[in-house]
Amino acid sequence: MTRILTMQDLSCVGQCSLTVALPILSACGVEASVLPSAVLSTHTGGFTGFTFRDLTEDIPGILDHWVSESLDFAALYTGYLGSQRQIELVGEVQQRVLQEGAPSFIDPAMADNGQLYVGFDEDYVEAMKGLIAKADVALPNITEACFLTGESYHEQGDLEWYEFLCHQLMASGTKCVVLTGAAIDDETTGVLVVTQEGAEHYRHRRIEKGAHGTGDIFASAFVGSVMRGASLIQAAQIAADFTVDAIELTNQDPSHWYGARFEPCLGGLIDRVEAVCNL
Ligand code: PXL
Repeated sequence: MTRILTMQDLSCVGQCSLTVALPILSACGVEASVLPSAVLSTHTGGFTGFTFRDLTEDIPGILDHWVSESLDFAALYTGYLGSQRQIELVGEVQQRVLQEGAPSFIDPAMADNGQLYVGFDEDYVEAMKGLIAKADVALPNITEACFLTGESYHEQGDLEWYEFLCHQLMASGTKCVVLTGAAIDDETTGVLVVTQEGAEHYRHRRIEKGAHGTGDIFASAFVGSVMRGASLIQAAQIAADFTVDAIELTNQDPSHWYGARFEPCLGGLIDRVEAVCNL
């Protein structure tokens, strides 16, 4: 089995980051180890008064221990990171515990709907630009791509504009960009995968009322599928279809406001991964 490392926070309640990444990566058939960046009582989107314990201080010691045990990883997947210092520490993770040639999947996980998440500022964006430049695969939504490139945000553009955003990111050093929310008409939305070889767009159903944490659901299913051998566009399709299923299910229960009910959709994810990837 492929062992990968995911570095993001543990929000105790709220269906995002590690509580989403672990079950989804497991469903994909990938062994996931964790480097928790912070522990929060809930996520920051809609709850107030949440606790936040920054685990930055623990990270160097954890890395030292892994090195002393000769533990290493076939890929790194980062999501929400609690501080600029943690963004800097990702470089250390890459140098010290990744196998030769192991890819880094970087989800900037800092903004949505035209706005930065609570607690993030321009300095954080600057630090994230440096990390994105070192990504093998960056997974921004449109808002994040705009913050990272300095382009002004508008929710819907055309393929030319989406490709331009991706190429701007690639000019900074990012090898591939997987841009979510790339809608080209009012009825659908899509994922744009841009590599040095070209661009492919996967158009899928658009559900007006989104849900919190869907970026994490998409990124986790995408990383899991790629690590099982799916191509980038196959992984984008698998992850997008799974995410849409979860949002649709969530919308059947209006009282479920803080996240997306992805759990009943895991069986469908497993089927999709198995259809594309060999056991
Ligand atoms: O889903 C992204 C995310 C992850 N972790 C925390 C968050 C958010 C989004 O708001 O607050 C703590």
